[in-house]
Amino acid sequence: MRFVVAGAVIRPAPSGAGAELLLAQRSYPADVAGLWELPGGKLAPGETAEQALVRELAEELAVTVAVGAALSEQVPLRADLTLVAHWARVLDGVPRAVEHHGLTWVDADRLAAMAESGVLVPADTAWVPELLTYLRRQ
Ligand code: 9L3
Ligand code: MG
Repeated sequence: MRFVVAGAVIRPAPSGAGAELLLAQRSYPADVAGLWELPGGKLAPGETAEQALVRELAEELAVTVAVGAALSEQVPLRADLTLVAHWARVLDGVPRAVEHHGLTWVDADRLAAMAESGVLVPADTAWVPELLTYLRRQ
């Protein structure tokens, strides 16, 4: 089994109430281009999920992140490929869309509205309930 790791990058909301999540708008492939995801990518041989996420978010967002626990859902992408996610926080840098069309920080209400309107990458919708719970409790 190969793994893809995505980052649930979170920060305190500027308003002080709740937290915000970083979403990235995919630029490829055509079937998901324009949809929003938790940024990340495939583990390289020998990498842990945590190591792969630090590398991927450095490549994709030009930031250094601290990686936390895994989210509870694992999403089968193909017979031999599973998508996992970890909580993460930016330690250094300001996220920049190096490979994506754009980036946005969303609060719980905005995430719920985006999920409802079908603009998230389908695989990532598995995490929405857990993400909403976290964003609202902070
Ligand atoms: N994928 C799905 N949701 C995500 C991520 C980061 C990736 N949040 C899927 C899209 C690709 C595969 O995993 O089919 C590999 O991702 P990438 O290396 O193209 O980002
Ligand atoms: Mg990627």
